Amino acid sequence: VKLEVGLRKALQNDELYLLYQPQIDVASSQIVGFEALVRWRHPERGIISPTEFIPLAEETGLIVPIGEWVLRTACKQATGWQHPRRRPVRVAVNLSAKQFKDENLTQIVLSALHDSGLPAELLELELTEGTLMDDARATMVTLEQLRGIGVYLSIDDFGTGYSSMNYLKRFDVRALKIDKSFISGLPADSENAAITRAIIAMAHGLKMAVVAEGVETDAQLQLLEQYGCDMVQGYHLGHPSPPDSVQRMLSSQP
Ligand code: G
Ligand code: G
Ligand code: MN
Ligand code: NA
Repeated sequence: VKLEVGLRKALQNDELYLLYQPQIDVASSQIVGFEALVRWRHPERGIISPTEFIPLAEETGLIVPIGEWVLRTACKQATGWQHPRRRPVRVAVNLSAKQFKDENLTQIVLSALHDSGLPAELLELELTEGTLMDDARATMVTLEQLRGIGVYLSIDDFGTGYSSMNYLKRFDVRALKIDKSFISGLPADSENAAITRAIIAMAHGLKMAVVAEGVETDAQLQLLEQYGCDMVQGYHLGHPSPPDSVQRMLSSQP
């Protein structure tokens, strides 16, 4: 209860902030985007992880205003990353199931894009399989609206939920993000290696791009490159970092 009271005030007291983790294109080694990851600087308890407060935010409905703040902040920051002589840089935002079900979602997305000036295709929205499979009819309507806006849609934590292949085809999203639990045992774990290869083959067959998450070693990166994985994200490529290091990473790219 106490944490809930604090979370209600966290937004107005400016206690939330975003870190950004780079996503790298395997073929060119260039940064193609950053995933926004929220943190809470609690006045007494210090930094609180989203694994602790996002579930609370979902239960209390606070995820809707918090999610809107994340979206607006990420879009504004990403607008500042663009440079006429460099390749465009996407920003990826995690959407929770409650946000996806919010009837105002498309309006909020449009407004965040409009107010920031960020082109729609540079905003990536990460949805989980659970969010998508929950109510297939409503999901299709919302997905259609988001696709109409032109945002880049991806499925996060892929492989940990229950998406039927039939729905996967119909969702028509741009990318799958292979969950880090499949990547962590590579290259030694031959079963997870087989799963990783199969996900990449399936995604490419459906004309989707693949992002491997939780890449922590060069051996993992080499294997993923060999498998034809399109993009990688993880501590080996870069930790979640504050906005000023994002600017440094971008300007130090060849
Ligand atoms: O950054 P970290 O590994 O601590 O994130 C833990 C979990 O919190 C991940 O599942 C991540 O998707 C989730 N998360 C991080 N930021 C956000 C956010 O802005 N919104 C939502 N809904 N989830 C987030
Ligand atoms: O659920 P989602 O994929 O959005 O969560 C991403 C989470 O993974 C964040 O909490 C982020 O801090 C964490 N993360 C990012 N890179 C790595 C990594 O290389 N290894 C591990 N173990 N966690 C990572
Ligand atoms: Mn994510
Ligand atoms: Na994930």
